[in-house]
Amino acid sequence: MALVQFPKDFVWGAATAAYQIEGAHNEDGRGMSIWDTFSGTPGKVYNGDNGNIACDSYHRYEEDVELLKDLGVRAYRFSVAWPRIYPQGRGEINPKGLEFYHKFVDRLLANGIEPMCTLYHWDLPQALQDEGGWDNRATIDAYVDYAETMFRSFAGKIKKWITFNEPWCISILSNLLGEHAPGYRDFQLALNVGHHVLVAHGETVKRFRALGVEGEIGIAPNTEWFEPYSAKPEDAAACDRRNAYFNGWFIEPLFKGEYPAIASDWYKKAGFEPPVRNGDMETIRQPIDFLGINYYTGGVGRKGDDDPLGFEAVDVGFDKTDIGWNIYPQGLLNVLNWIRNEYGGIPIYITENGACYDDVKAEGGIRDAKRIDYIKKHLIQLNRAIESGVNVKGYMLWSLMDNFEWAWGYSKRFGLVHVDFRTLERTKKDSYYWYKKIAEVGWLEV
Ligand code: IFM
Repeated sequence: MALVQFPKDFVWGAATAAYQIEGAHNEDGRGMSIWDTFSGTPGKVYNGDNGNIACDSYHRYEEDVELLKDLGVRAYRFSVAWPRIYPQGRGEINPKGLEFYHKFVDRLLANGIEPMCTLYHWDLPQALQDEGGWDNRATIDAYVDYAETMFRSFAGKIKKWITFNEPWCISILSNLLGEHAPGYRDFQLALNVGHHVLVAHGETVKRFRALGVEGEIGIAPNTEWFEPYSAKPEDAAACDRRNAYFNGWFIEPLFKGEYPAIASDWYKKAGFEPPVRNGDMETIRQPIDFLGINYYTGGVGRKGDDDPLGFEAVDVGFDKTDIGWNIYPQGLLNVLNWIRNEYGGIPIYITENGACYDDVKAEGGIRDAKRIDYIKKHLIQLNRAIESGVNVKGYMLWSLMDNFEWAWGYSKRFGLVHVDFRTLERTKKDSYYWYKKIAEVGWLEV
């Protein structure tokens, strides 16, 4: 038996997002978001599910903070619903929205839990989508003003801010693949959205510095890693393109002020380019205080002929979680090494990692040994990265509790805490007790 030991000051945490847990969709002046519209459109979300009630955390936040406190985590990553603060996206502030998050953040602080606040986890106010959404540069201004309102209102309370969760999902998954709100299938639109989101990120960092906000700011891109099936140069090149399309496109501009040529040349040949204006890339390259990394999966790939990227994934027999994603813990190490090698020693938080399993209810508890195994394997790779000098400061497990899993509705569970979506009863799973121990001692046995 060996011990995998994490640094003493390592921050153990858990994560959720507003639309996935809050519910109370039409209470206290909250405006409509694109996810209300999308989930209300037949055929978009499994089983016709929506976030109207979700985990009802809007009303049960005290119980949820109790769960966090008992779990023993030092930090909680949550997101703010923009349409609670600005029901129309801009203009009139809704004081009740701010009030809710103040009550909630105060509760976290009173229990010694550090709030890590994501400003945008996909619930764009519908009123802004009606004007073109992230395709429209005016949305950038509205977002930065919303961010400023949050910085001013929570000064001294929230000291870790994340501008955007998963720009790849905001742009590609939602505007090219059509799987998330607003559900379009248009590559140029996806490039526009991705670019405007990155500009909004940069403008927000500028505003944060100009206001002299106490605290740190970063962004949380999602990453995957593909390694080549063979030693053939064309397989390596195909994987480089796949990694650039998913990871580099949203990370390289933050540090180098340019899109990765391996992807942009490829897109250009197909007639697509991001709508870069003078000064945009400088704006995007604002120094950030930390980089959030979300990581779940990856795999093996090679040169393919049918795919626009000239890439094809090869199933080499990976085990999969119940959402069908390969379990590939070493990909996390590869992503972290790549970041260190390409972009230097930026402090990193793993802002999401976790596993989807249909839990087995048994006498006396919820047995989720597979989730424990998944997390354990990823923590080992994370530890290897730290031992190799990658500057990882903390780990926010996705997710504190089962919740609305977007297009999958309530059919997919990622939580440490089981939620019965009929009664809203919360039940701690085996993984909850296992993670509690890790958060307490800072090491695990392998
Ligand atoms: O539930 C999502 C989360 O909102 C964003 N990252 C991936 C998770 C699992 O799919």
